[in-house]
Parts: sequence; C-alpha cells; structure tokens
Amino acid sequence: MIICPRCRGLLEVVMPTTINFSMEAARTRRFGVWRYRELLPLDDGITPVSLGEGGTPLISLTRSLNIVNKAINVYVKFEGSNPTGSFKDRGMTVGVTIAKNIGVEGIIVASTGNTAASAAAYAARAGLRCVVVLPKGGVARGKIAQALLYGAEIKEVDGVFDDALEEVFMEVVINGGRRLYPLNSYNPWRLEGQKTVAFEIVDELSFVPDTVIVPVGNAGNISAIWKGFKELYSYGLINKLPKMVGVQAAGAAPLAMTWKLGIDELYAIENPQTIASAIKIGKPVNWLKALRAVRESNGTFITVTDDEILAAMRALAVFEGIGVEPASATTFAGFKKLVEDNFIDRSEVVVLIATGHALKDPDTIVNKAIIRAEHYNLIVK
Ligand code: AN7
Repeated sequence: MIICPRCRGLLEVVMPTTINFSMEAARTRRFGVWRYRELLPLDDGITPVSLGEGGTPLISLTRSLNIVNKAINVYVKFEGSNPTGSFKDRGMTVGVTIAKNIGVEGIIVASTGNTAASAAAYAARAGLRCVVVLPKGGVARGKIAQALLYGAEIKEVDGVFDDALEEVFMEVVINGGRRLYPLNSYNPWRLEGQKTVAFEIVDELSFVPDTVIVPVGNAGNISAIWKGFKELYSYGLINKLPKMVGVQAAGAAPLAMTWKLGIDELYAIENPQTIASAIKIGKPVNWLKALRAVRESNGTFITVTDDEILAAMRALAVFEGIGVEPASATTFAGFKKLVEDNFIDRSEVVVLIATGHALKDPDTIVNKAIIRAEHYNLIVK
C-alpha cells in the first residue's frame, strides 16, 4: 500500500499540471498550511483536522552573524511555533485528515519523538486511537510528556528509531493497515503537508531564497520542501529554485556519507549516535528522494559534531532569542561551516529550517547546552 509493488520504492503524490491558485487571492486567508489548499491533494469538500498549523515566523538573524563575520541575509523559519512545537504538525494535519476520511480505527507511527507528539495531538482532535512506537530511552522528555498528555498508547522497543520503524512495518503487515493506519514519513500524504513550508517562505519573502538548510533524519522534510519549491516553479509562480542543503549529526550521517562517497546505494549506519535524538537515524526511508533533491538543486549534505550543535543552539538562544532543540540547531552550525567553506557567499539569502522548539528537550539544555557555549567564545552577560 505504501510501497510501489513494482519497484519497491516509496510512493509520491503527483499533483495536476495546472492548478487554479493565485498567491494574491490566497493571502486573504489565514497564514498557514491551509492557505494553500489548492496546492494540496484533498477534495474541497473535506474538512481538515486542524489545530492552526503553519504560519510560523520567519526571523532574520542579527547579532549571531558576528560569529560568521559576514553580513549575510539569513532567516530562521521557526517551526517551533507550531501547535505541538515542531514542523511535524504540517504533515500531520494532512495525514490525519486522510486517515479520518478513509475510516480507520486509529493511526500508528514510529518516532524519535516529535512525530509521536504531533500524531497524538491530531489523533485526539480527530477522535482516533494513536499508537506510538518509540526507541526506549531515546526520546527527549518534552516529547514523551506530550504523547502521554494527548493520550497516545506508547510502545517502547529496544534499539534506535530504525528498530521502532521495523516494528511498525510488522504491525502493518499483520493488520494490512486497515485498523491502524501507518503515518510515518514514508507516507506520502504527510510530506504533502510539509511542503507548505516552501510556500510560506515564498509567500512571505515574495522571492526565492538562494539556499535552504534543513536538518535531516528520516529525510522526509528536505524531500517535501524541495517538492514544494518545484511545484511552485512548475506552476510558474516562481522563476528560480533554491539550493537544498541537508545537515546531519556526525555520528548519524548516512546521507552525508552516501553523498561524500558518491554512491547510489544508501550507506546505512547500524548504530547511530548523537545528542540530537530527533535525527538519531541510521537508515532514512526517504534517502533516495532526499539524495535527488540535493542533487537536482545543486546543494550538498554536510555533517556537524555534537559540540557544534550545542554551541549553535546556545548562540541562537543568547544572540537572537530563538530557542530550538538540538536537531534544529544543526542548521546554524551547518550554515557557519558553509560560510567558512565559501559554499555560501555574502550576496545570498539563506533560510534555516528550525524544526523544533527548545522545550522539547529540556534535559539537554540543563545538562549540556549551557556549558558548551564557549565553543563560539560567547560572553554571556
Ligand atoms: C526537530 O519525530 O523522525 O528528515 O520521528 O524531530 O523529515 O526525518 C523527527 C525528525 C528534524 C528530521 N528536526 O526530519 C520523528 C522524526 C526535528 C525532528 C527532523 C526531525 P526528517
């Protein structure tokens, strides 16, 4: 159902080649995912299961740019201001709307945490059961708290996210996906919602940025955002495309490795390690889509160390007042590297996708992020 029986690849939603949509007209609607309804694959008659997702702030960076010593036009798209505190809500509003309309009893997801929190909230809103399968000990406290609060049924497995995902596959094979509908990021409907971040960036800036930097775990988001830009381009709503940059943690970098080696098979990591638990993933299911996105867009994949992540997290917080979780901080750490390597130059406009809120992972803040500030020689007053 979710995998193509012929090539065993993931399914992808193909939108009609022409569409009745104008940005001008859409702007009379509330800023958020459903402003772009005509660009989403749902019939007009369907009422979305919504909590007001999307419409997140695009914040220009100021004082933190001293760290890179260059005046560059950089924005943070702060996805932490979504209803459950991460970009996952964009996909979940679409995915759960579909689940509700096909008449299932509930939904099931494997998750490093944010998908679980989001799935639990939207399932509650829709009156569906929600089962979340989590890597034992591998999920940040804020995310578990949310899943519990929204009433999800929690199942823990030994191992990492990839093992939790295997468990969901098994469950779906057993019940045929009829009872519990799988809403992992291999599910193409969720990616349709996630592509709206591209629409919002263009909508707000009224132009296309040169580079978009995205943290990569299961690699769904970077694929979805690229799909969003490409669709705008195909409808003639924009006339250029950005470079897509994927950032991974050094100890959990299957795609960055695949990219570096220039191979066409995924370089899987059996035992991924990083402080950024959201992206502690060794076998990203969307790896091929992501590889194509980065290749087609003339972008790149890079890695950042845990120390760089913590320093970046601290820098965004103390210099900009932007509180993000470790996975999201990879974007600023990666941006700094790309400026140093001259991949990004002074004339560019860059957007960092800050995928999740700082409160998702309070333990890392309290135990680690404060101390490591000295990596950027921060003087905190
Ligand atoms: C904050 O919740 O995979 O590359 O199960 O929570 O689309 O996987 C989370 C991923 C980046 C990576 N930033 O996005 C999950 C999960 C944050 C995240 C990612 C995640 P993908």
